[in-house]
Amino acid sequence: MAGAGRKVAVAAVQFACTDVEAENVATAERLIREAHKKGAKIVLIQELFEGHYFCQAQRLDFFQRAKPYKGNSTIIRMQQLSKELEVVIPVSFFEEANNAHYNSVAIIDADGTDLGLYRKSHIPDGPGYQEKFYFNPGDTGFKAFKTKYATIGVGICWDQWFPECARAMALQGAEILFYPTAIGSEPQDGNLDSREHWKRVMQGHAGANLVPLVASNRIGRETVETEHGKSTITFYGNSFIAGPTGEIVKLANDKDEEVLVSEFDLDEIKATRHGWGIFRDRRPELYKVLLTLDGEK
Ligand code: PUT
Repeated sequence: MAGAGRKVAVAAVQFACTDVEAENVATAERLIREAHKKGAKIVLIQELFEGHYFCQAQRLDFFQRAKPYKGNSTIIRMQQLSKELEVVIPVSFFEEANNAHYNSVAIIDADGTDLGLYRKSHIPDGPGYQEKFYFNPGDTGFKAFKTKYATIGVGICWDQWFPECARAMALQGAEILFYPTAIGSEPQDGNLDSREHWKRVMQGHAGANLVPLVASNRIGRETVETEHGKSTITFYGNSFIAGPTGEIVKLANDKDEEVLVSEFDLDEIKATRHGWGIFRDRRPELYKVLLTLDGEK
């Protein structure tokens, strides 16, 4: 990492997935190249971008979409791209690990090195988002990865609703938080639109930890054949980049393919973070209740 005044441009891309892996990987590559042309050094692609969001259904055949981490062709292709463009790319994928399955992200550094894996910790389950059928709860714990341009933390989708995840990554030195996502309409309630809630929750993580935050979410209407007939979700995009006080500095709409790029001065933000005192004044000895489910000490 460079010295004082480290300026880093980060990007969020969003696109509509088809259900053809090669098409989606090609789209991701095209948008990463576009982000790179706009100066981005760390580029976030949406969650599980290789295909449709299959968790609308509980289907045995969808387990065939999982791939082992090592030798994963999409990760290898993104490693080649990282090296060529000198960009950092977190790569979200459906991981098969013997009899376990995870919703995972591999962090690829700017020289193509794979820095390791984060496995999604919080697994949602509800109409349209039946992830518990497929994914074991992640066992990696929350992590911070030292990349060429910044130390970054990556949470995956539902993790974004948990301030503990963001805090844990920030405590380990994450200077920017990233959240690949798949969220949209709720099949059980056509009047429920969570997009503003979704953004505000993450803006809070940025502000509470004084770090920029990047969220990438897919767009498009996806219909999946389930065991009870068809299910449809319209993904609302709204990918965004927030600054260190939680302010949204770039925001995509809910329909268009987009490449959002913003630059941050990480040393200036670090100075502000330290000056504001939120990490100085923490009282971890009073937070033991956070280790319980029911609030009992
Ligand atoms: N990606 C999970 C979203 C859940 C919304 N109910």
